Amino acid sequence: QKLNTAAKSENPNKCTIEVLQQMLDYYSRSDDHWRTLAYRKAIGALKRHPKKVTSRVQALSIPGVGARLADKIEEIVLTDRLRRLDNAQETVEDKLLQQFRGIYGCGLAQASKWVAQGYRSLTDLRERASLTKNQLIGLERYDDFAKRIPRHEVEAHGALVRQAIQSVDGRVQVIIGGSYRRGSPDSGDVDLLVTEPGSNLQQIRAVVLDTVIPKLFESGYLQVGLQTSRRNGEGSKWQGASKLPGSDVWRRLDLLFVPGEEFGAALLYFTGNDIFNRSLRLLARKKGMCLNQRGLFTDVMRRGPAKVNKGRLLEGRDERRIFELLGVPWRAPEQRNC
Ligand code: DCP
Ligand code: MG
Ligand code: MN
Repeated sequence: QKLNTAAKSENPNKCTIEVLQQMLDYYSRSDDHWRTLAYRKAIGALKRHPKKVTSRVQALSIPGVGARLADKIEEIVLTDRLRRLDNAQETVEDKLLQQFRGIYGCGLAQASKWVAQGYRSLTDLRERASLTKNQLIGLERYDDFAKRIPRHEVEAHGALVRQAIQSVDGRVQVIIGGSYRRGSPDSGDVDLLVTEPGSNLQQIRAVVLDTVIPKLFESGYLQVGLQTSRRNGEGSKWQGASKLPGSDVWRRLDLLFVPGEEFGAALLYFTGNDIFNRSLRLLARKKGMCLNQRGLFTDVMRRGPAKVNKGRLLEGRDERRIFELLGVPWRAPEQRNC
């Protein structure tokens, strides 16, 4: 009688089952269907087992428990918790962070937040997290945006956009920047600098934003606009996604609008890479100048890190001249992969 009630109220493998259940939840949320299934089977079997399982051999004798799970059960019993879970969790969280950072519209802060909040896969995010419109697109097109773009395809995007722009205004030029200009065999996105020697920013923006972009949506080339930034401090950009005719893969497309007198500084900025840019800007500061994507300036007055005035423009139009004025030997774009 006594033995009977004890058996009913308390499963002898209760503690083991609890730990296994935690791992099951974890694997299930990581979309690990194999392990989820194996753990579910083992938990079911343990629940029906009348005696406490304390060793690998005992565990193996239960139908539904394989070798790996038998090891794990023994470990749980011995240590009363699973060291593995802690270690695995750290590396898994690191990988998750990298994965989440690949979502368009998700910075490091957002990615860390999601990991800390317990999201464990892209599916998990899609189903449970509250997402901005751009993050949703970033998730839906995660695989597309993660694919590298071969040089010849970058060129095809450049040609298509150039053709569309020049059919509206033949004087506007389109130059491919980014990793493509640095000679990379493939790129993460397509970076196009749009400029016209004689016109100002408003004119270029008007041609592209009001006329060309609507046309390119209509033609089926552009898929979505993600961000349009107006000029204040950091340039004037359109970001979105496009696909070539006959392709299903969406590519990230960045357009940078540049007035003629800033062409050289903008090209320097848009060619990168970002580390090269940072070191060049740092050097400019050390020499009492200021380099940004609009030009190289001198006589900049600073109060601490804050600028009091913009300074006097030394050069904006000519990329090579900026190197000269900085006292740096010319570096071809291919030599800027820091
Ligand atoms: N850039 C920068 N600082 C940043 C981001 C960008 O200076 N934080 C500049 C340098 C980059 C250029 O803009 O080379 C284009 O940015 P991308 O993010 O498109 O980078 P890349 O074209 O260099 O590489 P990828 O092939 O990954 O697109
Ligand atoms: Mg790029
Ligand atoms: Mn880019």
